[in-house]
Amino acid sequence: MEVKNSSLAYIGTNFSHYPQDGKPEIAFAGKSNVGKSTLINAILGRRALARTSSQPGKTRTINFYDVNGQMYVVDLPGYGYAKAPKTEIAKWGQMIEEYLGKREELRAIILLIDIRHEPGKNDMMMYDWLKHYGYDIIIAATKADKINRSQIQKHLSVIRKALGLRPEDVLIPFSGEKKTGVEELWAEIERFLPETEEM
Ligand SMILES: Nc1nc2c(ncn2[C@@H]2O[C@H](COP(=O)(O)OP(=O)(O)O)[C@@H](O)[C@H]2O)c(=O)[nH]1
Ligand SMILES: [Mg+2]
Repeated sequence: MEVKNSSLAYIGTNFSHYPQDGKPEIAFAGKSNVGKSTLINAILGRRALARTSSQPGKTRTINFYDVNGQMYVVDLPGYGYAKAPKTEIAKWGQMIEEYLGKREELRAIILLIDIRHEPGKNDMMMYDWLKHYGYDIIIAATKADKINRSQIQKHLSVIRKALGLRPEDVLIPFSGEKKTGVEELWAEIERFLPETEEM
C-alpha cells in the first residue's frame, strides 16, 4: 500500500473517544520498548509521527492513525512495564479487553516480539488472549538489525515454538533501523482490508 497521508486522528481510553466512521482498523500490540512506535512510523513512512522513546511505558491511551482516509492503524499501549503501578495495569487491562472484545472494526492484530529474545510470559498471555478473541495475528519480529543475518531463521523458530504458532501464522522479521519488512507487513495487512483500487 502506498501511504499518501497519515495523521494521528483520535486518542482515547474508551469507545466514546474512538472513531465512529466504521473504517477498518489494524491494531499493533507488544511489550513496552519492543519498537512499536518505530515500526508504526516506518510503515506510515513518517519519521516521527508516533512518539518513540527510550523511556518505556509512556503511552496509556489507544491512538488511531488515519491512513489515506481509508483505514486506521491503531497503537495499543505497551504491556509488561515493570514499574507501572497496579492501578495503571488494571486500567490498561480494562481498556484493552473492551477494545479487543467489542471492536467490530478491528480486522487483525500485529503482535510485536523482539527478535533477540524468547517471548516472555506477557507475550504468551497476549498471544493467547488474542487467539481467544479469534483474531488473525501477524507477528512482527522487531529489531532484526540487532542480530546477525545468519541467525534470523534460528531466532524466528524460537519465537514460533515459544508462542506455539501454527504453520499458517505469519512471522515477519522487521527492522525500523534498516526499514526492512515494511513491504511484507503491508502485504499481510492488505489481506484484511476491503478490496479497493489502489489505496
Ligand atoms: N536497532 C534498532 N533499534 C530499534 C528498532 N526499533 C526500535 N528501536 C529502539 O528501541 C527503543 C524503543 O523503541 P520504540 O519504538 O519507542 O518502542 P515502543 O515502546 O514499543 O513504542 C528506541 O530506543 C528505538 O530507537 C529497530 O528496528 N532497530
Ligand atoms: Mg511507543
